[in-house]
Amino acid sequence: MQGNINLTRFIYETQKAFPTATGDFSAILNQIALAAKIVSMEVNRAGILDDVLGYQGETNPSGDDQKKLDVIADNVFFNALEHIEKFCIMGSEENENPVKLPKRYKKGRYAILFDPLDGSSNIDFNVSIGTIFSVFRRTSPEGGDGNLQDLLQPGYKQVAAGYVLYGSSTMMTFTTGQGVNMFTLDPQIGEFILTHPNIRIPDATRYYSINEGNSANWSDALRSYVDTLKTSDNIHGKVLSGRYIGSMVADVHRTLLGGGFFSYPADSANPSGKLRLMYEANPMAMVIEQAGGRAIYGEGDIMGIIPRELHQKIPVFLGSKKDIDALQRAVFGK
Ligand code: P6P
Repeated sequence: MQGNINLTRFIYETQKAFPTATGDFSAILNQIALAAKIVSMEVNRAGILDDVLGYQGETNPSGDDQKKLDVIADNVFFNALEHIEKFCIMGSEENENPVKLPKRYKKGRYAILFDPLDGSSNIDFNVSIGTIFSVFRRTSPEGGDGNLQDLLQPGYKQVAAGYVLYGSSTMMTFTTGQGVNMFTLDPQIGEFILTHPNIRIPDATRYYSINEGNSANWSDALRSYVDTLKTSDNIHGKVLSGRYIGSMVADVHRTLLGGGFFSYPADSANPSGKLRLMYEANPMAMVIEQAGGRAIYGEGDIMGIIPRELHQKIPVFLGSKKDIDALQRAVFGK
């Protein structure tokens, strides 16, 4: 592929390599890109239109205060995705229960989960925020409405996953199981252009990413491991810099491109951590592992977990294989 590859051309050209592809992914990814452009516009105007800043006055199923932009983003993604009749059921951070599609739409072969606007507590400070999505093939009989079991599948069964980062530029990163590709929105032509083909997470890094404000609540083993990163007595043989934005999409994006690891661990205050398995940990785990990295909850892999419920939380350690192997040995003895 030569020259400026836009998303539609990329999907078409990669899809040709898979004769069995039915064009489903093309429709799904193009609609996610459309929704991303709309949310990007809303996020970039938020400071101007005071009707989108501030709190909705509600809380989501995880108890987080809903920001108005959360709800706008949720509606934009649902509307963009329900029309293409590729899904039988949807799940989102902003909805307690799975969302069935309107009767007028044919029910498709896929189930999708998403966090429409992750990191939204940062909206008012103009810190980068993002959308995260995870796609499964349905397990229920084709044709009818999907159900909760179509969503509660282990992460290794995802057929696509990715994120949109609304930052100094809007970027869309995804995998369909054949590596990871990243696109940057050119706002002048309204197209996502392939800027980072076939990403591999680097072994070398300058960074580690964890909220050290919680360190008093960590296990002794985790605290000791992180302390070694502030000396040269670690696998990198040098002092690393802590980089923590507090917006998962931004922290994972930097880890994907800059190496090291990102973690939201369990601690004495949050015994299951804070991040949600189905629409934060699983999709980011697929992206990181497709880029050659690893994603664990502790003793085991995130994508091997059999889910119990839609909004369940899970500890997260993800990044370069070198970093995660060393951390898992030191902290979990595996
Ligand atoms: P803390 C944002 O609210 C979020 O869900 C993730 O995007 C982010 O990684 C985490 O919470 C930050 O949490 O407790 O460090 O502010």
